[in-house]
Amino acid sequence: MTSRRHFLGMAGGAIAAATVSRPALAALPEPVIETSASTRPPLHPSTGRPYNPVVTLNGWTLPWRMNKGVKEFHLVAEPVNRELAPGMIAHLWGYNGQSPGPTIEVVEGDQVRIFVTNRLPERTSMHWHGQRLPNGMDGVSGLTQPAIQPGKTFVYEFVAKRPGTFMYHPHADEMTQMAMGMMGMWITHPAKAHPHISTVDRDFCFLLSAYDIEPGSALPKPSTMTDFNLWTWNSRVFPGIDTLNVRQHDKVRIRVGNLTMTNHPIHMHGHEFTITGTDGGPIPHSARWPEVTTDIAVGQMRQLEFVADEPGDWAIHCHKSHHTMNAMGHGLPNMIGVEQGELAERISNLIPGYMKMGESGMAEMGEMKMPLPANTLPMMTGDGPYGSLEMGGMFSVIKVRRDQKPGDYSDPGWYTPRKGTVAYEYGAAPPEAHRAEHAAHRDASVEVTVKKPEAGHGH
Ligand SMILES: [Cu+2]
Repeated sequence: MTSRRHFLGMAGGAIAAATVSRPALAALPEPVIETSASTRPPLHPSTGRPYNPVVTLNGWTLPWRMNKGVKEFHLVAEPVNRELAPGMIAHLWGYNGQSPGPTIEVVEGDQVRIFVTNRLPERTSMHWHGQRLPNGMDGVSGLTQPAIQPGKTFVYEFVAKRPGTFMYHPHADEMTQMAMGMMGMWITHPAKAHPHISTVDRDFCFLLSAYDIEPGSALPKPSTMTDFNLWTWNSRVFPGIDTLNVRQHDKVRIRVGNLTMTNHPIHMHGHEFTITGTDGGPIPHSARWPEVTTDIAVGQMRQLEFVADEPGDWAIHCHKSHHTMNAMGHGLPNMIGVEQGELAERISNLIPGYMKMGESGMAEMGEMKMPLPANTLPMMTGDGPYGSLEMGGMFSVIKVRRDQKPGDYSDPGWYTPRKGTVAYEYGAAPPEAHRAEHAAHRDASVEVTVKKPEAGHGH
């Protein structure tokens, strides 16, 4: 991975306080801008107190500088171009060159100062979702502070009091600014060994966000209430979401925050996990139970933990199947069982390029190379070692490998299973089913009573 971050006077990813002159300390920290959507390796702290850094899926951690014992960050709210997956760039609003903004990582007890510069065409603010802080630092424009006008910079300062997984987002024209991609993650690491926080080998984080982008365009519609058509992890959709690459027997933590307008049942294959933390902090061991799916409601954060003891390529995805599908899959007519053969021919005489679709289900759409409008992703796509995956949206793969080195986050390629452990085709014709006989002898004169649902039986 080649880093194209613009480092200014920085060493090892963070500004070294010793090399910064006194006048510079009084000024704003130089903002660090990221132009790529690839997953950055963990940013190990070179100043401040030590901690085990997280890996932001298709994202990065914001470098800081230490100023007289205060950890200083600079966030710049601005329009950004975000690649949702190869083949589609969205015109979003974000921070420091990307949407979502960079992850902020601090240690419990850190005195933190964050400069927030507004380079948007409208006013904004910054809310530190889930934090204990002075009321005036809560970032609700109109309620706890005046809004940050375009071109202005505000300073937020507080102590990161409790360890856990948090988020940041504007609390000004929220409908527009969140629909445009303005959000980021905040991790407060424990200051010392904590009875309810385990040390893990791999610590991933990502945010759930959703966009309504008309096929053939690049700008999300901010007034959409529920009918979004692109369901993303860190403003990426399958096959653009990086895989989570781990070593067999690694203890793995995945932190997820939901800033969409609906809930997402996140489901993982091949392993059970426990929820070890919520918005409110770490969960005592006695209150945990095993799960393979956890529903993450709007505005919530969840920490999943598991031991990756089964080697393989394990799917991890939202279990709402419309959320593992891209824009073209929404609002289609139901053509299952409709023989379109002759009809399609007649229509294509009138409309060149017309193609029949969905006659025996939608799977064929995954392999069909449909002509698409520019800057538009196929509704379900992606190839695996055995063919088309027929996915989109909120889908990725946890790759568990015996020989993945500690600290190596690179993609090991597809899994090679042991001989005799892959589902295979049965070599003979299946026996005749008994139900066919019953169907043939069915009384043709049977009466069918259709009962209409009565009022008051809402679903
Ligand atoms: Cu979902």
